[in-house]
Amino acid sequence: MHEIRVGFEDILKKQLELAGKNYELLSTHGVKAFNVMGAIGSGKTTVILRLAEALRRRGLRAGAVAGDVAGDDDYRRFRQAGLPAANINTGDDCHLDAHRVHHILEELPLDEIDILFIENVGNLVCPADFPLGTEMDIVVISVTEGGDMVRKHPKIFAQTDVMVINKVDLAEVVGVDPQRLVADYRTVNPHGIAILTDAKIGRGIEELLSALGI
Ligand SMILES: Nc1nc2c(ncn2[C@@H]2O[C@H](COP(=O)(O)OP(=O)(O)O)[C@@H](O)[C@H]2O)c(=O)[nH]1
Ligand SMILES: [Mg+2]
Ligand SMILES: [Zn+2]
Ligand SMILES: [Zn+2]
Repeated sequence: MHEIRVGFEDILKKQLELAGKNYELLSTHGVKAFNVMGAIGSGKTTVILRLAEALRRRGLRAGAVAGDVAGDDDYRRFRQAGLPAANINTGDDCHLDAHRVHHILEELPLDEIDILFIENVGNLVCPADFPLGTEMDIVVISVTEGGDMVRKHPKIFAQTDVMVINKVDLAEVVGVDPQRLVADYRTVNPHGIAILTDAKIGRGIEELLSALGI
């Protein structure tokens, strides 16, 4: 790892620089990357696995980075599904940053990957402040977190190109109206695209791919 001994503003500047370098490196290898942020347990990994299946059907190869505070559960799920994958444990940090991603990209066979999903740490707050050098940012929530998720975390939704509302199969059980979440999203992000999914059975995944421009 590089040594970064600078103040906070300098750190953010350095992160932005590294995000640019990540983007360049990914472009050089023809990789389109997506920063998949979202709530804990909302279905980030499941959605990525479904997207990877759909991409495979189209002859495109997906890879994944699993970002978690600890453990390799998601990394194993990606590997079991046959994806080239790498694992990042952030320890005390509750988000990924461009510096960590910069180093993990060195571990991936980028020439064998067309689309790279970088699963961020489950958290709707600070991941939005750290650009990773990806093509697009996605935020995944599910109805089970409650109907107020967008109103409570406006910043991440305002900054994110695509919002996924997952687990729509459970909407009635938990008494949350997905359309209300969509309306809240419109308020903070008039240009964002909202996609409803049931990742468990793959519903909404083709629409999501289209929203990602694939
Ligand atoms: N009912 C239902 N369960 C889901 C759906 N998507 C994911 N899950 C389940 O929710 C749990 C958390 O999913 P996971 O993908 O690990 O969430 P992550 O922590 O955001 O990566 C798992 O037990 C999944 O099987 C869905 O659309 N509907
Ligand atoms: Mg996960
Ligand atoms: Zn370094
Ligand atoms: Zn954080």
